[in-house]
Formats: sequence, structure tokens, C-alpha cells
Amino acid sequence: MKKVMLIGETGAGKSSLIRALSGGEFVPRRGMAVEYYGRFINTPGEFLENRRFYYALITTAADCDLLLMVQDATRSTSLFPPRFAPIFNRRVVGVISKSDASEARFSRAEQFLLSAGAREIVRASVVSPDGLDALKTVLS
Ligand SMILES: Nc1nc2c(ncn2[C@@H]2O[C@H](COP(=O)(O)OP(=O)(O)OP(=O)(O)O)[C@@H](O)[C@H]2O)c(=O)[nH]1
Ligand SMILES: [Mg+2]
Repeated sequence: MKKVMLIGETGAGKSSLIRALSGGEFVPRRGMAVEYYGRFINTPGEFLENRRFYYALITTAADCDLLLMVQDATRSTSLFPPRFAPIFNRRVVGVISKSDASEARFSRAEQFLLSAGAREIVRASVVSPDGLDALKTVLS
């Protein structure tokens, strides 16, 4: 099974995605630590928010096959730097989270992810029943 690492700013929905994809068992711990849960590697939002921690993301990514860059569809800003994805030397998929939200703006989120270097982009929601179908296909 592919090992999957998630990065994204605080509140982007990383832990919620892991919980939904792994059958609701995962209970996230807050704090500035990388968490390993089955095939998933969860990273603190702070690692993206402070470039001093980029090295931690890059070295942790050595353990994964697939990197998910999680962008909140409701956020009008993004902390993913331009051309970030190629640094990781992994398959990178951009995930537009909270796609169920009425404030979701897909073209905006897509632009953020494209500029960050994601070549594949999927929409995801942990609220709607079919919200994870596209992401599950990517993970299979
Ligand atoms: N509407 C909606 N809300 C969501 C969705 N996913 C997550 N949320 C909400 O967004 C908030 C943050 O979600 P988390 O999964 O804790 O975010 P995180 O990326 O793990 O955040 P940190 O651990 O702080 O870095 C929570 O209040 C969730 O309920 C979604 O698909 N739809
Ligand atoms: Mg979390």
C-alpha cells in the first residue's frame, strides 16, 4: 500500500481526511509532531507556515510514495510557495478540501495548487458521502 503524506496549513482538513479515509478510528493529537497512522503520515500545519520547518517536511517525505498538498477551498489565501511540489521528488496530488462548503471557491484553490506545482488536483469533502471518491481513486 502506498504511503501517503499530507501537508497543508493549520485547519486545512488534513486530520479529518485521514480519519475519514481510515474508517473513523484516527484520533489526532495536537502538537508540533509528525504523526504516523497506518499508511498515513500527518504533518503539523506549522511546518508549512514557517519556512524554518520546510526541511522537516522534505526529510519526512522521504518515507512516502505520494504527497497530498491540502488546500482549503474556503480560504482566500494559500501558504504553498510557488514551485513547491517538485522539491519533494514524489508524486504530488493537490487536494481541494471542504468542497461541500458553500464558501468553497474551486478555481481559486486550483490556482493556488497549480502555482505550487501540483499537476493532479482532486476535490474532497469529509461531509458528503461521495466526497472522498476521487481521492480514494488516487490512493488505490
Ligand atoms: N465543511 C467541512 N469542514 C471540514 C472538512 N474537513 C475538515 N473540516 C473542518 O475543518 C476544521 C479543521 O480540520 P482538521 O482536520 O483538524 O485540520 P488539520 O489540517 O488537521 O489542522 P491542523 O492539525 O491544525 O494542522 C475542523 O473544524 C473540521 O471539522 C470538510 O470536508 N468539510
Ligand atoms: Mg491535524
